[in-house]
Amino acid sequence: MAEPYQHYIDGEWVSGDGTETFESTNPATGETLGEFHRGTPSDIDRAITAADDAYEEWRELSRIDRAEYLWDVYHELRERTDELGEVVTKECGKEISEGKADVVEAAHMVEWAAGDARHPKGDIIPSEIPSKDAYMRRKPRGVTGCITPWNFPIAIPYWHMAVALVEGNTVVWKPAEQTPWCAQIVAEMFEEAGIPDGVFNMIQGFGDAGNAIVEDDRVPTVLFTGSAEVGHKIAGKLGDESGRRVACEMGGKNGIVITEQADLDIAVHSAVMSSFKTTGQRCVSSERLIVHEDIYDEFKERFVEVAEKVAVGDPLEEDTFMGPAIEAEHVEKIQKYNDLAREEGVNVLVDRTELGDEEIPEGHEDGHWVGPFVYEADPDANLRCTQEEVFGPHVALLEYSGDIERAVDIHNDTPYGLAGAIISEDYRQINYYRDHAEIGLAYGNLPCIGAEVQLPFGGVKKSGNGYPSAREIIEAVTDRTAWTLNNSKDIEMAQGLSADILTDD
Ligand code: UN1
Repeated sequence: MAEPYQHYIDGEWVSGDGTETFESTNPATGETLGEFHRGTPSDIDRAITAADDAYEEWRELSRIDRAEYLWDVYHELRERTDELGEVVTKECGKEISEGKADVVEAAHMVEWAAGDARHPKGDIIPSEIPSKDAYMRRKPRGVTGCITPWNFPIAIPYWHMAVALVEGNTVVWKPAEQTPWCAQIVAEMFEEAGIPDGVFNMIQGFGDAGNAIVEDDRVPTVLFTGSAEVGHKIAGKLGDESGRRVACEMGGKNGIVITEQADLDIAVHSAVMSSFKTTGQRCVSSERLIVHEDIYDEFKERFVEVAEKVAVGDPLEEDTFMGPAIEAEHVEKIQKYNDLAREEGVNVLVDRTELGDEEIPEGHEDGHWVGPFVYEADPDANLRCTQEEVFGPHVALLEYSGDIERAVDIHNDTPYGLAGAIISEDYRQINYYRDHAEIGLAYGNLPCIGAEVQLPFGGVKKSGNGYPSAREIIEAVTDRTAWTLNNSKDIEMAQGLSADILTDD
């Protein structure tokens, strides 16, 4: 039998201190994809030591030289998009166009970070005193701990790591335990690019390994994308330690407002994409459709028709729309929320919680199958099912009457604030939504998924305290220095301070 895959620490493949291994399985078939060493807190300790040691030399390279390693990775991602897309699909179950999209998004992020290396960084700031030059300069912070989720197993690691590395930080990365094969490939790419030993480290494992990163005060910055439950714990811990920083991007209970002025083709298209792509397992997926009474019946009829027939099945087949859920426990969680909705008295419109035997493709009997669940609920009833994130194809239709202010009140009535959209042909309604929706990612006449990497990505309220992508991540992984240089032999102070004691007469 093949040896289990290893960790990548200090430029070497190592099995680590632990005795346990774990398997990656294909969520559509149950087939084992590979066996991996399970990292321990002492493996993390070793990786942090390596990253800390490597930092001194890495930070002295120019940004442009550091970015050269990422250009190699970029070309690899572009050349291998189809092959890697298939790996993503096999390991996390997203249908094949989404598997490839994950790799494309990773390439976009790496291109952004490497390209940014040649752009000006910092500001020239005027001084009161003509002989002084003042600047804002940026410095790296040191070891960056990255903890990433399974649902974008190639893209999100690069959101975290590409900018952190170009800015001169070193990295200790704990990928999601559900997608270690994708993580193995990402690590191989850095190795092939020849990144110096210790600059990039990857330790496979579970929460105990991730926690060891959070606990170690040699790691000044932690980037986390994942569940609100874990993210809030990390934020609470690091918030108490001065000098340490965490950028968390967590869940959402995202809404789409469909007004009486909506183009219904756009509305149905946007809602279907937002609710069912990735089987509802994006942090930006929509589980709340807030629809005006004038068009409610027509929208409902059209949305329900699609939800009833949307193809759930083998994610490697091109005409599949929804692949499986990631794991059996997650199917159970979705089922519990579907049951809860029923207990809370909603009116169920589509219930494909259990797929019929004839719907499950041959050879896929052990997959983690769950189909759309669509219901209508009273927006004022304060139900758990319309407030809590399910992370699945569980969708509430919330009918409203009245104006856009009312729709946006319903839209904002959740503890989360990540993504959302408005569908309307009326620019006043659109502008009102833009200015009052309490979210970080807002769209007009579009689905609320599919953000481009050069946008700040993140939310407000319970959805996060940071924007771990592109431009905004620079804030997390660097410190600013206000630098002032005096070009004169005299010391002149902007506020008129003088030191008379030093003058002779
Ligand atoms: C996530 O849902 O966890 O905006 C990330 C999107 C993707 C990223 C989603 N670019 O849908």
